[in-house]
Amino acid sequence: EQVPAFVAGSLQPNALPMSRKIYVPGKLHNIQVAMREIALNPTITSTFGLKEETPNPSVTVYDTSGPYTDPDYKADVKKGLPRLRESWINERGDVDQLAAFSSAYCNERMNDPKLKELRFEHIQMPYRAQTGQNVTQLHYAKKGIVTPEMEYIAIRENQRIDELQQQNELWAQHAGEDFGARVPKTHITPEFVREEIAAGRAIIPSNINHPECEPMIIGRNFLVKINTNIGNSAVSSSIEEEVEKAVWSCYWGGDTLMDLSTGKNIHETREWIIRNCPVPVGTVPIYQALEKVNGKAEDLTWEIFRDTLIEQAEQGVDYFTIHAGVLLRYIPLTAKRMTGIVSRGGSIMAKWCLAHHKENFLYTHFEEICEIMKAYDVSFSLGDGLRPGSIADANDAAQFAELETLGELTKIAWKHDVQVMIEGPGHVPMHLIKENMDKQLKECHEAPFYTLGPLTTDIAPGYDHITSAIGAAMIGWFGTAMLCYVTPKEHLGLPNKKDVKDGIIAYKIAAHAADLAKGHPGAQHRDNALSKARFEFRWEDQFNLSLDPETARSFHDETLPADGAKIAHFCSMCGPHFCSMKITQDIRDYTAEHEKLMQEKAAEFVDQGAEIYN
Ligand code: IRN
Ligand code: FE2
Repeated sequence: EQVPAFVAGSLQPNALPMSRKIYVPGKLHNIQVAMREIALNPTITSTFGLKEETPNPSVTVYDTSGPYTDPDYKADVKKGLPRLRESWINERGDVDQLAAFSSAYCNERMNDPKLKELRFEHIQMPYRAQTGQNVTQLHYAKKGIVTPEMEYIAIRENQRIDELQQQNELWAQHAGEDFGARVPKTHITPEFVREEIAAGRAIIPSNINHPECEPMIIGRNFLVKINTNIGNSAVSSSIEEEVEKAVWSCYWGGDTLMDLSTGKNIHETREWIIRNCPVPVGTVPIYQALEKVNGKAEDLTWEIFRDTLIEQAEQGVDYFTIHAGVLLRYIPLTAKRMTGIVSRGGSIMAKWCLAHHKENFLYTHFEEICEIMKAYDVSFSLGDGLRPGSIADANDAAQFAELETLGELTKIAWKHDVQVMIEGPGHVPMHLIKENMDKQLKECHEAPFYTLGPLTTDIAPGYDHITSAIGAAMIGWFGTAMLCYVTPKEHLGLPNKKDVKDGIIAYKIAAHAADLAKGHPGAQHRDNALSKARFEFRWEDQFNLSLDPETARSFHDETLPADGAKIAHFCSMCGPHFCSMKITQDIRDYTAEHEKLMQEKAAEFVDQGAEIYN
């Protein structure tokens, strides 16, 4: 095996068109919050719905791409990203840097000369909470402390909309209502972030050993987030490809990233990914534990699992999927299902339970798991090992029994001040989606929900990014905080870069649609700016404001490639004489020119007994 052959700067994608990296300073803490500013055509043009002409100010949007899109930053994959949070973590004075790793397996790999070529070169020794200390964001929040992470998030969620007051007033808001949520209507404050964390309604996945990570929040009173999954399997892909996919995922808008590697060199692959990843990284530790016992589930032990948890916590994994709700007594409930147990982690644990006829060791050792998590601030993503894998199995007894147990475990984690989110389905038809959200809020005490889709039908393999984005949009609107993407390759194979991008765009659409429906204060300004550009035939602005500028432009250019067409007041969909937007503009121009005459005519009609509707 070779060291990943990164050409200097090869990971550095160009910034999106007309986009510029900007940094907004904090007020409480010495922090710089990264955002993307999209410059628009500054020409003053007539304005949709407004009497007066206004300029087109640039639009600031949430940016997950990390330092890679900063032209002043020189990417070096072998060194990893700058350690943004390291000083924040040290200044709290509650951690120690260790002299050696705490995991036996990890130390073995570190000293194995055969692995030298594969290893990340600049490995730093891990941090851990000092004895008796708890370093979770939940712990600080409960003590009333607004951390730099919390302030970073407040500024980041706002996307500078507080500076857009004037436009927001000019443009009527049609903000919807989230079900029982309390999304602030103006902007998000650091104190609001703290309150939501303290209440357990939101989490900040932020392992002290992943200081490269830009803080983000998962909670239903914030922007809906999306997770992407990458990872090699026994049959395909290399470390190099995986790091490239990670950067690619962040570039298109993935808010968190799960490394689901199951092939060889899981440990080394993960190290490269974490050191180069500006968003939180999640894993399913039972996958690696299973590799350590050569794929034989019945050979798994608590000790092997425990060592794996510590190994990954010291590398910097920000959240762990842990399938502690798959209880022995629930397994028979899946016997008559159409598709049985479809969760990988769930099926591994079910197999172990049956082989030993014992209760799930993740459940019986749950408090010990909490002790480990709070020493590094790893968040729980309580796995839905019994989620339905088909429309026929949605909302059944097995699924809801597990959900109840996840609620019970949430309380235990909170007792330790460990942050928790809850994983959800899966495959669910539209009319059964709302029940999932209602039950989750009730059973899990409002801990954030994180769902896989759900897919709303089973009949479209090859298009499951669409079948699932429909369900994701609905459940996001109802209150799900993070949506786990599904790519077009779901059920068929390992996704390539194109599939990753298509999955992300489908999920950005679902998440943003939910943000609009919930009335997140940072949602509608981008729609308004894009619609205005569309109506005013500012084609370039329309492309640049879109989620995927390249595709928008290439579709337009397929039929009208000439530069002149970028200022034309029509496109090839309707042609020049049938463009409704152009005709509307003509009507408006006519009305403006003949305003006096029109008013006189109207008055005449009223005199003749007609009614005028405004
Ligand atoms: C999200 C919600 N429910 C499941 N997921 C994701 O599915 C989970 O976070 C992980 O990335 C992936 C595979 O999990 P299983 O199949 O091991 O449960
Ligand atoms: Fe599925």
